[in-house]
Formats: sequence, structure tokens, C-alpha cells
Amino acid sequence: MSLRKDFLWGGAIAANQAEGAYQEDGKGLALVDILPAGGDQRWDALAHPEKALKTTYDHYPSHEAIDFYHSYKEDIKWFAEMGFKVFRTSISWPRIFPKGDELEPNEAGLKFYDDLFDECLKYGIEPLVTINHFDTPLYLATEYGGWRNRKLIEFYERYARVVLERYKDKVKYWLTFNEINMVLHIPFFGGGLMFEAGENEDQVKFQAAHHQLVASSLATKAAKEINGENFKVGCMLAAGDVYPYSCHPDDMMKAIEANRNQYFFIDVQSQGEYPSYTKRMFEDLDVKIEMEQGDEEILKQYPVDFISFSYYSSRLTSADPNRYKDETSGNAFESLKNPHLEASEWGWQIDPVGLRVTMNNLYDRYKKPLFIVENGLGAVDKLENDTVEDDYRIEYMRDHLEQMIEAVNDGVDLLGYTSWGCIDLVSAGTGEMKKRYGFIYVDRDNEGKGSGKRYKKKSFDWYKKVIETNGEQL
Ligand code: P53
Repeated sequence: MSLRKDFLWGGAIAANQAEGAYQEDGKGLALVDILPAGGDQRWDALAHPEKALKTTYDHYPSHEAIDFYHSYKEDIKWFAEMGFKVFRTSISWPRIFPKGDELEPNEAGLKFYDDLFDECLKYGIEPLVTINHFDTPLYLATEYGGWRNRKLIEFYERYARVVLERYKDKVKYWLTFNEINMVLHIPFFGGGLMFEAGENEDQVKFQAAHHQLVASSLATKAAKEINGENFKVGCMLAAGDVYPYSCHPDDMMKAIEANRNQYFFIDVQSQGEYPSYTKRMFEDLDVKIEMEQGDEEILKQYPVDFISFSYYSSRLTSADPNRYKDETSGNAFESLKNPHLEASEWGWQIDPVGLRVTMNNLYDRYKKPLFIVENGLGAVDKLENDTVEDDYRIEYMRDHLEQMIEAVNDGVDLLGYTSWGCIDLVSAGTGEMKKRYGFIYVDRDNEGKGSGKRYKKKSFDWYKKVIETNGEQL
């Protein structure tokens, strides 16, 4: 067993799913602030944001979320008690630039993150910061068309420069875009995209992706200019390798193509150029990427330092259309049901070995250090006697950490692990509170009712021990 001595154990959240205070201290509206809670209603709003914009819902879970904006001191104290070495959160773009296209940042927003990062550092917890996590300013979506518009590169770069400069003595690890491949799967989250009837959606999505890839490189450039090698900049992929359904050669080829659909982003961010397979891929989709002079050079000159990713499940594909009667539910990614795997209550299939597979493939492909920045089980918890007996969560995490360590023993260089939703928060996909990931229970329900009080779950002490023993005792 060979985790590095300075292995970064911790947990992860995102501003939009935790902070609440959605209009406080000058914050503008984010994309997520127009989204309702609840499975079907939420997916419908995500699929048709133009309709959601005109609809009034009973409840908007991001507006108050778990009120982390006001409770962060108490919450970080809990993280410190677990022994966190790192805490991943994101900066809310519309707190810093409320509409997104301003020239000057909002000082009150900047001040909040100063205080938040200071609070982490007080306990020796290293902040790991996502610059953009599904909360692009809404105004940029409604007025500019989101990331389909090249202007977003300029707005993002300005925002990134401001935060990189401001927090250069507090934050070392940065991620440019959360789950950058999400623009293909939930384009409103990923890119603030809305579509017009009849347009080639692939064209819009990949053009938006190109803009984000250039913006990511420009942020990396800014980081290097501001703080040289003291900054470490990573990309972030919603990962999970795609398996072929059978040993039929056509299934294998289909799996290669499906994997490229996600690796494409990291191929560019890590290797600095569009891979050769994109020529055919784009031709097949009738996509033509418009590039400007200098784009290719920027991509080439400023690749990322490390590869971070979320991992919840492997995926499964087949060349045989008849197989597609049996798809898994819940996730943003199309996948067949793998008969060898069980699933969570939300239909996400559970595959710890898939984490080892994914890590090995990512490391073989990029040869850069990896960082697992999301992994965990969304489950229904029952608060009894001021705690939750969440043995199912412990089991899920133990199985995944075992495989993570196997991958490290396979030779993968791994910087750290931050479990998703270390404190219960609003689900991105469903907007529910009921889908809980935390070591800390938050008394709040799907309708936003509850005291907001925090309670330790059984997994809290378990994870504390894991960190204390650097993964020796799982
Ligand atoms: P939730 C699927 C759908 C939406 C967001 O998801 C997703 C995924 C995962 O493949 O990505 C990440 O909350 C995301 C987090 C999110 C987490 O998965 O739907 O980076 O913001 O909360 C878990 O259960």
C-alpha cells in the first residue's frame, strides 16, 4: 500500500449547491437559480431552459441551499475535525461578476472567498478551487447565448485573472471548468446553452466546447503569469470508462468511440491539440469548428498540470441497437445496464473496479498526476438519535478506496481524493436534498424546510480514521 505521504484527503462541494444567499452582497443570478427541485421537473427544465425561464416554480433549491454562505465557519470546523487536508469548493462566478460582462469585479463577493479560504488555512486545509462549476451568470446565457458565443472567452478570462490574482497566496490548486464534457450531456449546465428548433446541436455544443478549451488554456496562461509553478492547474472530467457490452468487435469499436467522446476534452487540455480522430468525428456529426488565429498556439502552449475527474460509475455501450431497451436511469450519460453491477436508489450503477480501470486508462493516456475530486454515494439517510447509521455509504467508499489504492499500486501517480458532497447539499441532477452524499447530515428537505442543523453520520468517524491512517485502515 503506497499512497504518498502528503496525500490530499478531503471533501468537495460546489458554490451553487451549498452556499444559498443567492442575492446577497451583490450576487447576480446563476444558471442554476432558475431551476426547480425534483426529478422529472428538474430534468425537463434542464432540457428546455427557455421554458424554465418563463415558468414560476414553488421552490428553487439553490436560493438557500444549505446556507453555507453563513455557516461555512461551523462547517469547516467539522471538516478540520475529520482531518481534511484539502477542501474542494468553487467560486460563484456571479458573486464576482454579477452579470458576467462587467469590467470591474464585485468587492463583496471577493471578500467572501478571502474569508472562506482563510478559514480553511487556519486549520491547515488546502483549498482546491473550481473556477466554474455549473453557475455561469444567467445573463450571459440569456443575452449572449452562453458559450456558443466567443465573447464568453473574454469574460471568463477576465474573471479567472481576477480570482487567480486575488487568491494567489491562499490557493495553490485550481480547476478551470467542472466536468468540462458536461457541455455535451447537459448543455445548459455546462455551457449555458439553449437551442433553436432545427439547428445542429452538435455544432453548437462542440463550438461551445472549443471556446471553453481556449478559455481554459487562457486561464492556465494567466495562472502561470501570476504565480508561476506555485499554481497547479487541472482539468476536470466527468469520467467513467465505457465498456463494450460484449466481445463482439463492433461493440469494442463502439466503446472506443464512446470513450473518445469524453477523452476528447482532456486530449486537448492535456496534450494541447485536437487529436487526429476528431477530423472524422466532426465530419460524421457535420460539425465545423470555427477557430481564430492564435487558438491552436494557446492550446499548445498552456496544457494543464494535472488531471482531475469525478467518478461515480463505469458506462456500457453496444453496437447492437436492440440492446438499447435496457438503459440505466438517472445519470446524464447514456449507458446500458451492466448485468454484473448493482445500482444506487437513483439508478447509478456501482462499480469500484471501474475506478481502477478509469485511473489506469487516464494515467496511461496522459502520464500526468491524477486527482479524484468527486466520488460518493447519493442515498436516502434516516436521522435517528441525532445520527445516521450509513453503513451503505461506508461500504461504497471502502470498496472505491480499495480500488483507488490498487490503481496507485499499479503505478498511477495520485495527488488526492475529495469525496463528493462531504456535507449534504442540493443534488445537481435532481435538485433534491434527499439524495445525500455527506459525512455530515443537514436537516433540510426537498421543499427547503428544516432547521438546517448539522449532525455527524457514522461515516464521519470512519472517514476520520481513514485519513488518520492515510488509507491503511479502511
Ligand atoms: P447529483 C450527473 C448529473 C449531474 C451532475 O450528481 C453530475 C453528474 C455526474 O455524472 O456531475 C457531478 O448531484 C457534479 C456535481 C454533482 C455530482 O456529480 O446529481 O460535478 O455538481 O452534484 C453528483 O447526484
